[in-house]
Amino acid sequence: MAKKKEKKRSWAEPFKIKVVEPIKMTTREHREKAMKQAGYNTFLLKSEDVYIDLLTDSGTNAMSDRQWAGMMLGDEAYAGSKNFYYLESNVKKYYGMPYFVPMHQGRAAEHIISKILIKPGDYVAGNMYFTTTKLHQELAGATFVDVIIKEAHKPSNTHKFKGNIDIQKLEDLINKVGAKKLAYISMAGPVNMAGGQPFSMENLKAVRKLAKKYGVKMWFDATRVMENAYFIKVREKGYENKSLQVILKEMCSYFDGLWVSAKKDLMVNIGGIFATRSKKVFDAARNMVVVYEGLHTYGGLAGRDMEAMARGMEEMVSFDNIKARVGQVEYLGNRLKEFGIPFVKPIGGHAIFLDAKAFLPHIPQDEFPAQTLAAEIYIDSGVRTMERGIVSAGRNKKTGEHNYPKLELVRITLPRRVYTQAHIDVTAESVAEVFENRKKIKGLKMVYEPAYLRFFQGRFERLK
Ligand code: P61
Repeated sequence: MAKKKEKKRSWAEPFKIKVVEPIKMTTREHREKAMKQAGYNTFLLKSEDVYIDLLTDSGTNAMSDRQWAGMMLGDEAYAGSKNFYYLESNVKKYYGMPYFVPMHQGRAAEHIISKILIKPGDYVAGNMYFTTTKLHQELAGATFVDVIIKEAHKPSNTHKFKGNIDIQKLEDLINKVGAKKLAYISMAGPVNMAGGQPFSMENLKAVRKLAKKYGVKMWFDATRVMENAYFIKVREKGYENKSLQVILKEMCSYFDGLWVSAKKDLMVNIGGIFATRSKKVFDAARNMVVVYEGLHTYGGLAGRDMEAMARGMEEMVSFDNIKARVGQVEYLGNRLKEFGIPFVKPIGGHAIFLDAKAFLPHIPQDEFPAQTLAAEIYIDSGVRTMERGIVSAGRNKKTGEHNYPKLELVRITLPRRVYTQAHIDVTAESVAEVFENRKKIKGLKMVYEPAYLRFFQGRFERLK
């Protein structure tokens, strides 16, 4: 019997556009010049020279009308703003943490938690590194050890939970350095540098069990936790009928504390969260925040920013919202697949990560293939992306040599609720065009290197 053809039913975003911001189209000649002036570093481009800005999803989101309306309700009192109390109650409700300190963004919280928990000579174990997280851990005197599963370092491996921790590796580390020297386990979900890859609840529970056995603390970089929660719901047995809000609460319940760059999940332009269930750590953080950020009821934020965060938190747990967000990333991935372009699989939560080693195999890693590719995509179309390879990995703090990460990637990141499917098509076609002409592309040399987080301000020249 002939099989009945299934009818295709498309999905669309659960919102419509109310305000628009015009963007500038430029010529290739203009972009060649702009890229050269920016030292072949997309972070150094002027935003007005960018057509479609896929550098990051951090603080680049479109707020809802409800969030904008909330901005008018900002209580800008120096102390005890009512927006703070509303935000605090939502942190309890959604993340399940009793103690909260506002921060102006994620790295402020990373700074403070590193200073509180790390003693010089300690270790921190994590599921792959993140640039700012690792830097703050190192500045506080720790050595960072990556204990992510090996599959995470292979772009074509399709493991469903590439953000998982390798339990054996973690236990070996504890046995080697001693539990007392492990300041904490620093777990991010999903893992940004691995391609937006989630960890499973099963893995999280196993990490918790081990941490409990040795009395080691667990801290959570919950910056894009909603994407991780979404992947648990759609990929992990037993969670398909649970709401994202319930999954989020369960995830957080295994940690001693967490930090969030609110510029992602919460769909705001600025903000951060520090939250814990330890009164002792809370007291220390609340005291430090007045030194580095501002009073403990605003932490470097305006009242209106805290209101937008509290409202964004209520929107972030919506299944339709996150489905559309991840769906847009999947759409871009599927378009790139049609052109045979190599990128990290499975498709992650916030971005597509092009595999620059496979894209430009003729460029050795110390001629910066991912940096080169990001510059070429910009020159082709004005689409701005980000290097996530050898430049981002920095230098070994002991030897001073480049770190040579296995992953040499270009991140094409989608801000939330900002671009349309047509923008995604233009992006995919531009990457395809660069791919077609890839053999002619030459690498770069670094001509200026700042001491910290060199990828932000480093400058390059084209090799002849
Ligand atoms: C980003 F090129 N992310 O992905 P802050 N944890 C995690 C993040 O993704 C994160 C922070 C902590 C950015 C901005 C950025 O190497 C870079 O609010 C998982 O940015 O301070 C930030 O939060 C820090 C871009 C940060 C970078 C560092 O685009």
